[in-house]
Formats: sequence, structure tokens, C-alpha cells
Amino acid sequence: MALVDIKVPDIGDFDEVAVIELLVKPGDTVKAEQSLITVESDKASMEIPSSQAGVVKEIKVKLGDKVKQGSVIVVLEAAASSSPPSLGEGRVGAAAMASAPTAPAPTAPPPPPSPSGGGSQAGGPVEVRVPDIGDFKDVSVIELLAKPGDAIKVEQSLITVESDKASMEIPSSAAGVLKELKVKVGDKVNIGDLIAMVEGAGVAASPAPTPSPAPAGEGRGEGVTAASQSSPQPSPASGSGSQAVAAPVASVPAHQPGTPAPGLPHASPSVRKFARELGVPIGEVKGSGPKGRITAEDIQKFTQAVMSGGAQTRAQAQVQAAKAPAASGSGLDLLPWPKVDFAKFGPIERKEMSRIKKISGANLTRNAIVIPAVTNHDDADITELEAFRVATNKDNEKSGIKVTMLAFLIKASVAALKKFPEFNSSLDGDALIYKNYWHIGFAADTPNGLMVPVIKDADQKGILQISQEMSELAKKAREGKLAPGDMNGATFTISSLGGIGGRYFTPIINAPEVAILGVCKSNMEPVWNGKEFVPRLMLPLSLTWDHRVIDGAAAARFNAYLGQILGDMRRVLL
Ligand code: CAO
Repeated sequence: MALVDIKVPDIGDFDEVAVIELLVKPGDTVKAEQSLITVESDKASMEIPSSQAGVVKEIKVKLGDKVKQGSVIVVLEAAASSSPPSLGEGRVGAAAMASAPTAPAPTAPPPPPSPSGGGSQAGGPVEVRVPDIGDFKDVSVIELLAKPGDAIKVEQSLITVESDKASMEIPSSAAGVLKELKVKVGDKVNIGDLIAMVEGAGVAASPAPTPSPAPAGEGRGEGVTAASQSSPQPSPASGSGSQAVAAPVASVPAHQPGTPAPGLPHASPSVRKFARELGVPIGEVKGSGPKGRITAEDIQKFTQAVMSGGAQTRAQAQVQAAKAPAASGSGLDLLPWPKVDFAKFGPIERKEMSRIKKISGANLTRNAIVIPAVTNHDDADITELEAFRVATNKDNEKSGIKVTMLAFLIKASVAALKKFPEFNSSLDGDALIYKNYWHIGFAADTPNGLMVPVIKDADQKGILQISQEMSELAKKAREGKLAPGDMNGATFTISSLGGIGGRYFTPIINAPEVAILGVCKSNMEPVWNGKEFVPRLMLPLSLTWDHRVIDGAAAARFNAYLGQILGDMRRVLL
């Protein structure tokens, strides 16, 4: 029997792609065109099929390897019928087999500029069509990633299509407001088909040559996705904030460890990436989308089910099984989430949580469980600062820019972060990444849930500019119009409940940041000055910090320094 090297076929313009799944193992009998591995670029995932039938002798790649056209992925003992007689025994390259047409190149090709139709000028409706998607014909629309009324950026993904070999997201070639989607889930589309009408902006001068599938992906883990941005942004919500760790939603599907969804997991690249980032074994997730496709929501539900103790991953189940019956000290040994029939006790109403709440719940839970967090409470004397703020607002009445205490807190925090750089760092394995930029996130309460817009380069901005940006970002947050770029890159977060009330609270760190400052409402208090009690305006501060990175003494010093700065903002100039 001939040993055949199965190589990566022509995969279009992709130079190197990562191996993300091995779909066969040595000893498996495979048919011609059966998928062997899944590879993924940042734009598409695709399955690499075998060019012929046979038995897998050896797998030449492992997860995470980078491969390109011509890389050997599997050594196959070719089935007798598929061996080319002329080559006889021995090992040959599959490319040499006279079966070129049988080696399907599962190219998830980078579509060239989307041929948009008329109306390419700003203001007029613009047609967005399916760009060149290589050899694929009649691909199915499996997800709609935007809806009429959404503000669309150039290259923002509009739909996901799927062939039997690859899924890809089709981006918009124009920016503007989505007027109409011309396709629905289940439709078959081909190159040139009209998929959407976008109005109110121009077409990209040189539209992206590749689909841009995960607009929120870049900032993943660093921001909450606006609900109205219906692109597949499984961007985990930032976990900042003090809200109670979200109780798992009751609709979490039961998950049986050890019973991976039958067949291969079908999911878009962005969903696969999301699953990898959360450490979710995607093979164990049951897809609720068309044809059992796994959606971002399935990943979230899976995470919530595992976090709540209502389900286990296979790995957890194996650990559990290996443990002594008594609690081991390793693992969480959580009791299952209590299941109560509340209706037995009185009338109830069931309401689904908002998408943002569901996403942020999973992140808050992870951050609360994983980070050994400690909170230090302190007070800052802001008597003079508040007087200055009130005077500034009076002086600036005409400008329309209102300065709130939060702008000063952002500026003061930057000074403290510069003095104590570990508070502006992130853990990377056993190393700390110190960031020489100061992007400050602030928690904003919105009708859809908590969101965390970010003031970039706060160190380079004055109080008025910070105030203006904050009010614009807070407005966008409330209107569900924050773009992913508005929410990523934070190095430290402030959660202010000062406009509402309360004394102190324990905010949850927004990983991968290592600290968060909670602020409550200032109060006039009698403060002893060594001779007498004097009325001072005191601001309650609650600093939560990651004890893996920061020690209690540093946290106390940080708070004390922050208090000094707030007591006399002139220190910022020093
Ligand atoms: N002490 C006393 N008063 C305060 C204060 C403080 N620490 N902070 C703000 N205020 C006052 C403001 O001066 C303003 O008073 P006036 O209307 O009289 O001028 C009022 O409270 C309202 O302020 P604001 O909330 O509109 O503005 P802000 O800059 O303080 O906050 C924003 C902006 C977006 C952070 C806020 O609107 C918000 O959403 N806060 C909630 C954040 C949150 O939910 N955190 C918890 C997260 S964990 O679940």
C-alpha cells in the first residue's frame, strides 16, 4: 500500500493558518474528501479534506501549528482502489496524485472589493453584494449579523455564509445605516448577489479584500457589545462593576459531560475564537442554530451552566470522577444551583435577561472566581476640589461642558497609576505586562445593562476634554451605539455610583486589568483636624485589587496617594 502525504491544498491568499481542530486520529479510515483538520485564519475557518481514501497512519500537525499551502498534514495509507497504479508502492505526495480535481481546495477566499452597485456616493443607497468567494457556489446564509437601522461601518460583517467546507462572514463595502437586508437565513447566495442596502455614507475607497468577520473580536474581553450592534460580537462584557454575580439563567440547557455534540462542531470563526478565549471545549457545546450550528449565545449558556455548577465539561467530569468522594480541596466542589419552583410560593413572571447582562454575567463570574480580589476602603477629602468643580462649571456654563467628579477621578487615577505602575499592568502567565499608556474605563449604567466605555490616553487630556468625551461616550452607551473601539484597551476602570448614592462597595475587577476603583456619593462629615471637628466633604473610595499582582500595603498607599491628589489636584502637576 502506498503511503501518501496529504498536503494543504491551495487556500487562497492565506499565507499561514492555524490548526484549530484535528478531525481524525491515527488508525481512522477516511474517505476521499473527508475533512482531516480545521484551520483558521483571522478571517475564516475551513476544513482541509483528504484528497483520497485510506487509513490515517500519522498526523503531522498538532493544534496551534501554523500551516500553509503544501504543508504535509497527514500520512495516509491509500486505499487500494485510490492508489495510482503508476506510482506503485512507496510514499508520494498527494499533489502528485493524478487526482487534482479530487483535492478540493477549501479555500475560504478573501473576497476582493465587494462589487457594490449604484449609489456609491454618500447619502444615496448603496448596494452591498456578495464579493468573490472563490469556488463556492450556492452558499447558505446561516446568520444575519446586522438588522435594518443598524449603523454599519465599512468591513463590518453583515451575514455569515457557510458551505460544507467553510464558513465566512461577508462584510459591508459601505458605511452608513443598514436600510434593508435582502437575504434571510437559509437563502443560498452566490458571488454578485445583492445582500443589503446601506444608506447615508460612502463606499470604502478600497474595500477590504477579505471578509472582516469579528468586528468586536479585537477587543474581546475588554468591552461590552452594544445590543443594537447585532454583528456577531461575542465580546465578553467587561466584568467591572459591583453588581452581584449574575445568577445563571434558568434556561441553561442541561449539559451531559462526555457527550459531545455528534459530528463536527459547526461554528463561525468568531464563535470559535470566543469559545477558545473562554476556554470552552467547543466540541461539547450543543448548537442551537440552523443545522446544529453553535452560536455565541450557546457558548455563553455553556459557560453559565458550567459556572453555576449545573453542568461540567468533560475535563471537569474526569477530574471529579478521579477524586475521592469527599471534597478534595482542588476544584470548586460547588453544589448544584438550587432549583426552586418559585410558582409554588406565589405568582411569578419570567423575563429573559438582556444580551449584555447574559454576556457580562459570564465574565463577572469568571473574574469573581478566578481573581483573588481584595477591596480597600478609604475616604478622600474633596472639599476644595468640589468647590473648584462648581466654580469651573459656572465659568464654563456657556460651553455646555459639565464637569463631574468622575473627570477629576480619572485624572487623579492616572497620576496614581503612574506612581504605582503595577496597578496599570496585566498578568501574562508568570509575567506582568506594564502598560505605558493610560486608558481609563468607566462603568456606565444603561437600560440594557452595564457597559464600560474607555477614555483613551487620559494622561494626555485635560479635565474639560475628559468631561466632554465622557458625556459623549455615556450618551452613546445609553443609546446602544458604542462601537467596539470605544470599549477596548482599558488599563484601569472606575465605577462611580456617586450620582446615585451608597457608602462603599466591592467592585469586581475587569480582567485582564488588575484593579478597579469604586466611588460612592460624597458626604459632609465632621473631621478631626487635631484641634476640632470641621465639616469636610468626604468621598468614599473602594479599591479592588488582584492579590496575585498587588500587595495590601501597595493598595493602601495607592488609596492614600489618590486621596492626596484629590485633596489637592495641583499635585498632578508635580
Ligand atoms: N458624590 C456626590 N455627587 C456626585 C458624585 C459623587 N461622588 N458623582 C457625581 N455626583 C453628582 C454629579 O455632580 C451630578 O450632580 P448634578 O446633577 O447636581 O450636577 C449627579 O451626581 C449626576 O452625575 P452623573 O451620574 O450624571 O455623572 P457622573 O460623571 O458622575 O457619571 C456615569 C457618569 C456615566 C458614570 C453615570 O451616569 C453612571 O452611569 N453611573 C453608574 C455607574 C454604575 O452603574 N456603576 C456600578 C457598576 S457595577 O454594577
